[in-house]
Amino acid sequence: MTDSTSPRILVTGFEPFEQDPVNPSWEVARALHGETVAGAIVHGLQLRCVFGESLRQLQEALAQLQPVLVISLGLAGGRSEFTPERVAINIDDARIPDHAARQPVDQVVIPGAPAAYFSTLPIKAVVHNLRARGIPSSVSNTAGTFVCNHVFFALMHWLAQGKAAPGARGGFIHVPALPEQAARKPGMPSMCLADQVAAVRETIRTALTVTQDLKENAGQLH
Ligand code: PCA
Repeated sequence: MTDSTSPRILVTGFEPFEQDPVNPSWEVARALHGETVAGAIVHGLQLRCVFGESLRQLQEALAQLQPVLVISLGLAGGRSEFTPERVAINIDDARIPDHAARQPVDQVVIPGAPAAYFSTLPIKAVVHNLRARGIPSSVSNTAGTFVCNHVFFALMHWLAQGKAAPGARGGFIHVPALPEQAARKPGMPSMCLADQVAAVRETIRTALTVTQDLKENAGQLH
């Protein structure tokens, strides 16, 4: 049972971008909105795919909800696995314009903030638990330099500054395309919505229970 005093979890997803009619990151957040997972209630929020505006939306939600956990999701078309991101960097370098036709090149996300932050999700435990459930997952060492990294960086900066509930954790996860998107782009890997939703549920459970991350190799040579 939950009520208005239950701890809150913020799950964000993005509006569709790059001419796609759908963005799985938002479909997952929408599917989980209102659900109770591990005693906490999920609030799903759709972010604009716009530099700056997405941060204002996130900042407002952190202030209003004071979540204990924040999981931001984004689509990484071409990835075949559910990929918790390890690190957010303080740079915007856009390959394509955002939805407000902005295309920053080599601008900091937040002036005066550190160069980078690590995710505070137990990313290796998440990958381990998902693989055990039969869901393909790997640690990713780059969230890119577009709006996803922009949101990830601001989230980690604000969590470090105590802008959510005390001790709140958070991070960013890139998800694969949905099968209906892949069907229009032959050869593109995909993961069905039910598996993506199950993966975020498991991520929430893991993040709320595992305080010390696993020490398992997830390194890459390049
Ligand atoms: N993916 C983009 C932005 C929105 C989304 O879902 C990214 O990886 O930056």
